[in-house]
Amino acid sequence: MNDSHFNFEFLDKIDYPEDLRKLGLKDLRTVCAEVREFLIDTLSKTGGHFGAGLGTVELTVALHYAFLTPRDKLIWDTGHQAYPHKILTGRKNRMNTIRQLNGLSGFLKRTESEYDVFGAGHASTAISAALGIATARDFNGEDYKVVAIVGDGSLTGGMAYEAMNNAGLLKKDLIVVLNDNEMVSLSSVRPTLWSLHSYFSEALTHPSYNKFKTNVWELTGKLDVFGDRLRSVAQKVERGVKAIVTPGMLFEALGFRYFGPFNGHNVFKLVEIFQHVRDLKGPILIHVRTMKGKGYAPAEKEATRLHGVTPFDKITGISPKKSDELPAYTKVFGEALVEICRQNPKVVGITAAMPDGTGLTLLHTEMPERFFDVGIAEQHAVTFAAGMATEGYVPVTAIYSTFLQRAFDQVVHDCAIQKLHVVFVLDRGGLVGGDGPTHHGALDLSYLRCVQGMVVMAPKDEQELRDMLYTAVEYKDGPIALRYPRGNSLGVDVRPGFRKLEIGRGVTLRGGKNVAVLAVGNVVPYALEAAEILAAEGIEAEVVNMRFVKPIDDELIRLLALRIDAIVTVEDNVIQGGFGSGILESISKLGLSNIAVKLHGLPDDFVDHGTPNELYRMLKLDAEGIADVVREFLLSRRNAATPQLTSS
Ligand SMILES: Cc1ncc(C[n+]2csc(CCOP(=O)(O)OP(=O)(O)O)c2C)c(N)n1
Repeated sequence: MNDSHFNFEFLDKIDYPEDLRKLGLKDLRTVCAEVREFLIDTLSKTGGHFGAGLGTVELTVALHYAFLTPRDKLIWDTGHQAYPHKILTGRKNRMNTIRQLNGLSGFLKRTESEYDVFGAGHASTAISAALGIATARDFNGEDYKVVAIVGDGSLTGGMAYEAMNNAGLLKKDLIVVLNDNEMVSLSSVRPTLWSLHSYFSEALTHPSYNKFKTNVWELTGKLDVFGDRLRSVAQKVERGVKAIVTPGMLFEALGFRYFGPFNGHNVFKLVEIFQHVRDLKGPILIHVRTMKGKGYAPAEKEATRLHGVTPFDKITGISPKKSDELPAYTKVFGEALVEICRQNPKVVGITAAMPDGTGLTLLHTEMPERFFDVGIAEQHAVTFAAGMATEGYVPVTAIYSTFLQRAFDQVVHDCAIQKLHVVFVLDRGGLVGGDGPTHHGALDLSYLRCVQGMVVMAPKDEQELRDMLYTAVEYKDGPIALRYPRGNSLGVDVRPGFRKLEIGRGVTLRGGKNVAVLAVGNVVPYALEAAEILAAEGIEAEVVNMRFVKPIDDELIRLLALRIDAIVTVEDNVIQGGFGSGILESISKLGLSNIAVKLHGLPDDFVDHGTPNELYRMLKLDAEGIADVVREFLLSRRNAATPQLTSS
C-alpha cells in the first residue's frame, strides 16, 4: 500500500479510468492537481522518471477522460512520461514500488497492465506500433480508437517519420498527440532543440496563420460528427489560404490532418479537442505544448536534472549526496575525453541526445565546436561519425549499450565494412538497475564481437577506462569499442596521462593451479574477490583480466592450457555469443582438447529491474556467486571423474 498521508477528494476514489469518467468535467482540474501532488510525494521517496510525468498530467487525465480506455488504445512513446497513466490505471497503490525488485516497472509493460498497450523504454516506436494496431483493428472489423503520444524529442528519431509516412499512405484512423515541451536531449548545459521548433515558432507568429487556425477550428467545432464533410470543408479553407505558412504543413505533407498547437496544461481544452477529433477519419496529429516539470518549481527550473531522480527533499528538489561517493565512470570518461581532445585536434565527441548520461556535457562546455548532439538518432549518429572518419577525424561516439542496438547495421555497413576508425564508447554495459530489461546493456559484447574486424574492450577500473579510450583514439585500423558499467568507479590511483595498450593482450592478476577464472570489465574485481573466498577453502584460482573481448589473447590461453585444465569465463553479457564464446573459439582455434570450460554470464532471458547489487547477486555475478559457480564446476568435474555406484 502507498503510505501517502494525503486525503484526496477525487484521486482516492479513482482506481481506473472508468472512475475518472464518472466525474464532471469541472472536477478535472482538481484531479490533475491531486495526481501531480501524489506524483511529487511518491517520487520524492522512491525516485524515478519525474519531469516528463509532471508535464503530462493534464494530457493523461484528458486522454483517459475523452477516450474509452482500455477499449480505445493509448500508446505512449518511450514510457518515461507515463507515471500519471500508471496512477490512473490500477497501479496507484503500487507506485511506491516503482523500479524496485518485484515492483512496478518504470516504463510500460504489457504484462503489468492491459492499459499498457505496447511496451517501451526506447524512443520513437509509438507511431509504428499504433499504425500496426490500427491496421490489425481494421482487418478484424473493430472500431476502437488508437492514439499514440509522442514527445518532440522522440520525434527526432527517424522511425517516427518512417511511421508517419506509412500512416499517410495507409490512411488509417489514427491519432498522434505530439507532446512538445521543447526538450529533445538530456543536457544540463543547453538541451538541443527539435529543429522543427523554430519552424513552428515562426509560423505561429504569422497573423494569417492564426486567422486560418480559428477558421478551421470553428468549422471542426460545427461539423465534428461529419468527419468526411468536415475534411472537405477544411480542405477548401486550406486551399483558399494556401499561400500562407502553417505549422502543420510538414505533417500534412505526410498525410496527417494537423490541429494545434494547444496549451497542454489546459485540461478542459484538451478534453474538448480529443472529443472533437476522436471520430474524425484518417491520420490526425494534435500538437500540444507542455512544460517538463510543470507544477514543481525545482523541476521547471532544472528540467534535465530532474528528468530522472533519486529520492529528494520535496522543498528543495535536492537529493542527498553520499559524501564518500567516487566519480562515476561516466565522469571519468568525460574528463578523459576532454584531455584527449586538448592533445588531438582531430578528436570530436558525438552523442544521441544523452550529453549528461554519457559524460559529454563537459566537452560541450569546454569545446562546444567539437561536440555534437544529434538528437535521439543513434543510427544517424553512427553514420555521421563514419562520414567524419572518412575525412580523418576521430569521432568518439558515446552511446549507451542498449541504444546502440538501434544502429547495428550502421556499425556494420557504414563503419566496419569500410574499416573506418570510429570509436564507440558504450556506457551502461551490463545490468543498469531500475530501468530494467529495456535498458540493460546485456548484448553489446555479442553484437559487437560478431562484426568482422571490430576490436572490443572492457575496462576493469577507471585507469583502464582512460587507457582504453586513448588506445581506441590512437588505433587507426577500423572501428573499435569499449564498454563499461553504469555506476561509480573503484577509486584506484589514476596516473597522469595515458598509456596505449597492446591490442588483444590480457593480464594475469593472480596465480593459481586448480582453475583459471577469465573475466572482462566490470566483473574482474568480483572474480578477484571470488578467488580470495576460494583460497580460504583451499582452491587456488588463477584470475585473468582479458581486457579484450576481441581479439582474444590466444597466446595467453595456449600457455594457460599447459598448466590448468579448467576454465571459468565470467561476463555481464548474455552467454550467447559473448566473451566466453570468444574463449571457446580461441580454444577451438588452438586445437586444445584437454580443457574443460564453464561459461558464466547473463541468462538467455530478460532480466527484470532491481538495484544492480540485487541483480548481480541473484544472477551469481557478484564475488560470492562467482565463487559458488567455480566451486560447483570443480565439484561436478570431480564427480564426473569418479563414477558413483548407483543402486537400481
Ligand atoms: C532510442 C533511445 N535513445 C535515447 C533514449 C533516452 N531518453 C529517454 S527520454 C529522452 C528524451 C525524450 O524526449 P521527449 O520524447 O521529448 O520526452 P520528454 O522527456 O521531453 O517529455 C531520451 C533521450 C531513449 N529512451 N531511447
